[in-house]
Amino acid sequence: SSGSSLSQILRDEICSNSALSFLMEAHDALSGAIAKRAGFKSLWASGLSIASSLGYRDANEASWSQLVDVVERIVDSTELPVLVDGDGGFGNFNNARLLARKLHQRRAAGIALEDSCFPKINSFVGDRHPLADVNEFSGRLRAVKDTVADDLVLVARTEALIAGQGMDEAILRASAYAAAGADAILIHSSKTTAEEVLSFAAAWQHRLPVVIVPTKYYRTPVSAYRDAGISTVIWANHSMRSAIAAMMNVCGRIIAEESIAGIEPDIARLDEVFDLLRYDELADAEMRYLHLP
Ligand code: SPV
Ligand code: MG
Repeated sequence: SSGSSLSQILRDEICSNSALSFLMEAHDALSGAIAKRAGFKSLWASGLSIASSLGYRDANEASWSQLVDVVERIVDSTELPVLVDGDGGFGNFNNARLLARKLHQRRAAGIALEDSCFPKINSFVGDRHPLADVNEFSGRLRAVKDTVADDLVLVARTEALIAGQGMDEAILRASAYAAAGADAILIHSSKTTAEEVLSFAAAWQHRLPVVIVPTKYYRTPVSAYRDAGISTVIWANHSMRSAIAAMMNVCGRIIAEESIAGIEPDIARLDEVFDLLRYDELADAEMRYLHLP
């Protein structure tokens, strides 16, 4: 099916292809279409961005079924491989494997699961990030692997550095997750330099591909990641944050100016909206199918 081929494309990007890969955040089908138009080959369905667009906190306030519905729109509309942020899997092994099966049914290409406890809180919020027990979390990964096999790329994310548990704990956990069947390791860090993730990569020695999320250490050039042999970079929330900045600006100006005249040159033209969402295809289809009396 085309579902398994999207998964195969993502697997090649993350696991086979030695070039550095980039996943762009999408939180709905429109942001997915914009990323595709820009040239991104794969997407990150960000938990933070999807929650924000729904008006929820990134604290497992949105349900797994709401996540699956958003992912279905992104995949169906873009036909791009989507790595889905599955948080901790919404519970124990049973909830995690149910989520993975549903995401596979909606043609997601991969799932990232993090070793947090339910309910999680965004890694950059506050300082309480209790880690799941390493064996319990490994069970979640094994259950997912046994349910979806290789039809979904399984990215195991450790929050050991976020939780302040240190490099040894991060390596220990990544090793356990590799043994449990993960296809790649996502190492997350809240530091403002890449030092921590680069020392993880050096110690890890390519035992599985490494995925990073440089939201806080955004100044580091990607050449540093190429040199370190990192597999994949996730630009995790930048469409959502740019949308917030743009909408705040426009709403502020319209209310202050009591006019839309000034902002017209600064917003997308309607023909850009129609172009992004392929209104031309509908016109073509009408020519073929619509019998006009
Ligand atoms: C997300 O995009 O939801 C992520 C990345 O998980 S972060 O917000 O950095 O934790
Ligand atoms: Mg997340």
